[in-house]
Amino acid sequence: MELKLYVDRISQPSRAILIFCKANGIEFEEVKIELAKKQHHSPEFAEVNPMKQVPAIVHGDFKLFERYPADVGKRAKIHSVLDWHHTNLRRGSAAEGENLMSASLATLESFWLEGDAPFLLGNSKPSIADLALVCEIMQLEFADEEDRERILGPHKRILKWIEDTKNATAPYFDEIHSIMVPIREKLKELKMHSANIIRVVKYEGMDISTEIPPTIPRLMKIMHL
Ligand SMILES: N[C@@H](CCC(=O)N[C@@H](CS)C(=O)NCC(=O)O)C(=O)O
Repeated sequence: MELKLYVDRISQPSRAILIFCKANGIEFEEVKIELAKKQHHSPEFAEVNPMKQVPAIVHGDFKLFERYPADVGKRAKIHSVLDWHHTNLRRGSAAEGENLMSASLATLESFWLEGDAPFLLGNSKPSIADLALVCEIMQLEFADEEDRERILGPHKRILKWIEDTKNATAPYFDEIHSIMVPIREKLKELKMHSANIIRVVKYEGMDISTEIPPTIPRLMKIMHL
């Protein structure tokens, strides 16, 4: 019975679950739900995830639409990281901007990544918690280099952890994140050519400026694009 992942690679939790499955040799079928085309609002997808969000997982008649670790023993600790993620870092990257993002990065560095272990919770290998948080931070790739450097540059421990997570999940991390490159280039181009960016962005023929998930326009605003 095949595991189906309903994802859009533009979505950071989708990328986390894709890398997790690939890095763990878990076979799955990738079902693309394009947020830009509002496919997550289709009646078929509502059957999969009534919350109408990606990622979602289906295995036979088992449906799951939040990310949970398979290992029950580690679940509680991983949940505490993921809860912190949703109430801090994720709000910083999506809704409430640079100040919250910077405060969250400071806490991540001084508290969650404290100690000698390379990964969260004292682990020697990355868990879904590392992937969830690193994929969230990777959303900063949509920002200008200057802005990214200002926000992330002071956090050397975080930069090392991102590199360690990339290396530990190679080649899947870069493969899954390659979707960001053309979009970043478009955003850069746009910033150079237009003050009124929200109207003109085209990516593969679609107007990503108005159609993309809410995170990106907010990010563009946060990053002064
Ligand atoms: N708590 C969920 C969050 C899922 C989520 O926020 N998905 C976004 C994409 S990153 C989405 O589907 N947005 C579409 C919408 O809300 O309309 C998780 O971590 O898996």
